[in-house]
Amino acid sequence: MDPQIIEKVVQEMADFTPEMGEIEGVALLKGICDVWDSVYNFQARDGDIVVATYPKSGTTWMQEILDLVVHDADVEKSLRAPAFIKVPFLDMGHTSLELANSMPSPRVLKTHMPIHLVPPSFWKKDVKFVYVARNPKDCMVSYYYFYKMDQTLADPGTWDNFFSMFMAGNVTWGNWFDHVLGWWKAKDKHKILYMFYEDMIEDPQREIQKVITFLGKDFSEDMVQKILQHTSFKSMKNNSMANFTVLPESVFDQSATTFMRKGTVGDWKNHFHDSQNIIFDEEYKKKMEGSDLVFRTEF
Ligand code: PPS
Repeated sequence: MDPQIIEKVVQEMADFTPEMGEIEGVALLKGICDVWDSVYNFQARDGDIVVATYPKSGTTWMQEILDLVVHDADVEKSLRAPAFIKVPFLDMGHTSLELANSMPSPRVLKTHMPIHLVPPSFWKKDVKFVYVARNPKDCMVSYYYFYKMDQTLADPGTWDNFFSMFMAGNVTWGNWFDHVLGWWKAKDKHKILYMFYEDMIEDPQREIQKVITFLGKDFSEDMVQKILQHTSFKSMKNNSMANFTVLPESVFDQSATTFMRKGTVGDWKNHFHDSQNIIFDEEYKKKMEGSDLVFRTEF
């Protein structure tokens, strides 16, 4: 892997500022809005595999799984580069798009875009999407710590303040409800495998097998075990290619909280006040009414 491309991508991340903008009602970093034309006009290819998520829903976990499935459980190969290089993050703009364009197929690509902002070329090609959704309460907690860690984002202030930001959809990539519902409604019209973080925690082997089948592969038990082992929370936390420690502190300051933070279901109980839980549950009921999309917030 060319070290210069890693430097270029890191620099692109470092150049983002906390200023916010908006595209079609979706809150995004102004830096992303500024390069929107190139992101939206990105050219998909037949055979592309896209991991799509609302932030903090298990994206990096799925990136590692997909990379291993595409490369037939070759763990050595998976250590060739950091996750954000192996799986270009399309939303970031020029360097990540260049990186994606320079990759041989089949490519694994990442986006946090709600479905209506996905570059239209993806719907014209033979592309497989793996969407990972996580229950909103844990997602919110994880996002709060991420906002504190990512130095290119505005300081979120207190937990109470972040709670209000999240509820208003005033965070990067917008409103959680719109995101998960939009992809859910589209899942039967396109090749979309809709996965849940909680299912992956409950039975990672079963969920990895779903991904293997979706990508049309047939692996031995030994290969599945390799993927399972290499993508466990503990392995990824200690893997510098997966845990973002290759980023300088000026981008991700992991001194107070690490990217691979807890990796559990139910941490929201340590953060939500009773009143916040009531407000949240009321909003959830309203927004999810009429949908058969169901989340588990605890086991
Ligand atoms: S990002 O920044 O949006 O790409 O973040 P994302 O990767 O979607 O989400 C980060 C959270 O996923 C947890 N994680 C894992 N959990 C269990 N097992 C594995 N292997 C794993 N890898 C990442 C990570 O710890 C973040 O969740 P929290 O709750 O903050 O720990």
